[in-house]
Amino acid sequence: MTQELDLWFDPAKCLINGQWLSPSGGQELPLSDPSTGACIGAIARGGAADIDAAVAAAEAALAGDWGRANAVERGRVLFRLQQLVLEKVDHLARIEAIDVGKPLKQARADAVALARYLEFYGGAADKLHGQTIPYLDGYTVYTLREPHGVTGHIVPWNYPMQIIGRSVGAALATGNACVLKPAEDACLTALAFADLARQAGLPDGALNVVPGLGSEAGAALTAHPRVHHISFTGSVATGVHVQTAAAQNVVPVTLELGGKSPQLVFEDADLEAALPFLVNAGIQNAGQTCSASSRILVHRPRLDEVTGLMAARYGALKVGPALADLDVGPLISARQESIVSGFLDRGADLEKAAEGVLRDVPEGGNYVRPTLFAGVTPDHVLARDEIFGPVQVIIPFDDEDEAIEIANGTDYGLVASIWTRDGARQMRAAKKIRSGQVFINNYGAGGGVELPFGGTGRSGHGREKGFEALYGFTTLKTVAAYHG
Ligand code: TXE
Repeated sequence: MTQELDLWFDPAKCLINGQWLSPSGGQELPLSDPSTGACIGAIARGGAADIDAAVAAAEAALAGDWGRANAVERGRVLFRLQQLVLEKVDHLARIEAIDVGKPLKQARADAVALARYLEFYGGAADKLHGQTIPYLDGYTVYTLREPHGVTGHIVPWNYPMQIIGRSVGAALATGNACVLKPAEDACLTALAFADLARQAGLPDGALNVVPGLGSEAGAALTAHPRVHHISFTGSVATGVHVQTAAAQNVVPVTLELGGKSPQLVFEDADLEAALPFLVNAGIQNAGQTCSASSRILVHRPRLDEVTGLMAARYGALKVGPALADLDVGPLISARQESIVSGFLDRGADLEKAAEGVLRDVPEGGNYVRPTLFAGVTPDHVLARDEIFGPVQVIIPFDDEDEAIEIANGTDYGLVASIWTRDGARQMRAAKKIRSGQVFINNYGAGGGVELPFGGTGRSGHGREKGFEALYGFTTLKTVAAYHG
């Protein structure tokens, strides 16, 4: 194991019922560093038996101290966990940077966001109320928000800390017990987080982590008959598997499946304000972001100007190893590199407006040059499919109706933004765009822990983040008392 990681736990183990356990099959998976391609250790290859043990531990926690903890106590555990995360922010950032290949400052922002999720959901735990409902004479009717029970969390490799914060944070705040299956490509901060939760006083079994392959541990978790809710972030294809498996047990799922998010730049846009958002939203985390803005729709009168300004930024982008902390790091895996390179090949017929610069990149790392294509038509494959790499296309439009039509013209609908000074146009476009979030004269609103997030169409369904997520992690009971 590389010294640089400085782990305080054994990554080849699962954390089940507060115990570090080798996977029951005794198998391991390689842990590789995306920046160099080198194998730097091993992680556990958990399977169905480990998932079963984790579910049993979660059930025991619900029957024990965790099930008895009231909302204030649950909130306080999350606050203590927040403090432990903050104390370890730099260490967690370093682990994530090496494991995921993220530039260090981006990994640090993720660790800070994780802490903020814990603060938000810790504070929300005792503020989730039922209602009283006026009803027939002689009745008192009220609703109770209750935890589902055992919740399954399948997390991808692109933002492990943030996704764990938003899903496990909300699930614990509402009194569920969690089984977390992190991605095989990046599971270290999930294990670190669960160990910190133990240190914060979270009872054994309330949060269990079983690393492993999606087809083994992941499939076992989604098909488990005693799991009562599944939260999944990942690809559309796997999301369909997850929803199909959960349907056999009639279990609710939250699916966050990525997108092809547009930014609409109208002729009256403040380009100076827009420019950093236009580019950063496409290249952050090497474009491996569900809410990446991969389509820039530009009103024709400003087309040359926007293309020129974005191209200048692209030309200055530096790509290198995570710990070099440049603008863009490597992609997560050789597989992801080949997916993104395949898209770049399919863009050979397009006008390449600019590319970033590779800076001292190790031979075996998974690097691609950030690439901006100009003058793209909305029907091109690069304008329709999720690429999940640092690639953006500029698509011209002539009027507002056409802009909306192009914006709504993919299978996805996760995030969109509108750049215009015209207030009426802001309101019209925000209503007409089919998307889970719409931003006006910004993109992403600084991360927005408080802001409900999720998609329409193939971007998925259900909402995470914000107070809204607490409804998803609870079930509503109506109590009707007749007292005459
Ligand atoms: O995703 P998967 P992959 C998109 C992105 C990327 C593509 C492939 O376009 O290029 O997906 O990435 C677990 N039952 N996104 O292959 O397979 C898996 O172990 C249960 C967008 O990594 O969806 C991992 O923990 N679980 C996305 C998680 O699912 C299964 C983030 C995600 O893996 C499973 C990541 C199964 N049968 C990729 N198979 C976003 N929305 O941000 C796999 N898994």
